[in-house]
Amino acid sequence: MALNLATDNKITWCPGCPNSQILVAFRQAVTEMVDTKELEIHNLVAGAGVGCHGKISDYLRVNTFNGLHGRIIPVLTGVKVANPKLTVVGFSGDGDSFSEGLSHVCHAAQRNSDISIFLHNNQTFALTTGQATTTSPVGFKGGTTPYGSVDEPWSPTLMMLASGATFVARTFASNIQMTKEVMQEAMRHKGFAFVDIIQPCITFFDTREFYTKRVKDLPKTYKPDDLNAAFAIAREPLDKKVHVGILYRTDKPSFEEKIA
Ligand SMILES: Cc1ncc(C[n+]2csc(CCOP(=O)(O)OP(=O)(O)O)c2C)c(N)n1
Repeated sequence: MALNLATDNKITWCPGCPNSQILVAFRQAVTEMVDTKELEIHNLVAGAGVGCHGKISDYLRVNTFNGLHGRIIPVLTGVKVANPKLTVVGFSGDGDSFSEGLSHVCHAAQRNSDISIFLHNNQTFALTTGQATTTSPVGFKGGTTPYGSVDEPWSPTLMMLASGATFVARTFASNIQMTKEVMQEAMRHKGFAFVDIIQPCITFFDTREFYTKRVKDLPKTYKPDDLNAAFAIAREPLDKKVHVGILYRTDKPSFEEKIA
């Protein structure tokens, strides 16, 4: 029987929201991996945080659940420790994991927990109508920063490299093919895999044009085994060009292997 990962739930994202592109990318990623027998669907666990991104769990016919806001990562780490056979993924927001629950994502990277985190990075707390998060740019105007944010934004890829993540990538949600392929590589990776998915919020922070102009594939000669090269890419200011692809990948024992 053909795999159907859709549910009967009505999609309540704003029409045109790039979260739908992330949903399609993930469904395709999983469908292909099940087809090639790389993955058994009952061995997949997909958790989600709280926010617009978190609704993805309603639209996936797989083992899913929502954590508390910012707390999905420790739960997923526990799931993987309890049953290392599972493929464990988490969907999180920049508010969820880089504001509310920051320490969890850093510690999971430090430990090299064998889970994949897909960050729906729209640079705002979208569900609560567009407040500044730690990834919002200087000048971002929202409910909590009516005169514009004065804080320099954090770079999730830079923070993940500094925290010890063994797989760090960035994609643009509108490139569904690349997001799908990078998600598959993340799920295949043994250890902590982090994918920063640029996901413009079309209602509260519409950056579609900004990123469409700046997103660029990593050069063909780029080698993701060079940590210094990855740091250099992650430190590039977003206002010029925004490189997408697998920035860094290395092989180290996972948390579950170390404690076994
Ligand atoms: C502990 C806690 N604090 C605040 C909230 C309110 N809240 C619900 S969704 C949300 C914003 C989520 O933003 P983000 O994680 O960036 O996800 P997005 O909606 O942008 O996808 C907030 C602040 C909450 N539910 N729990």
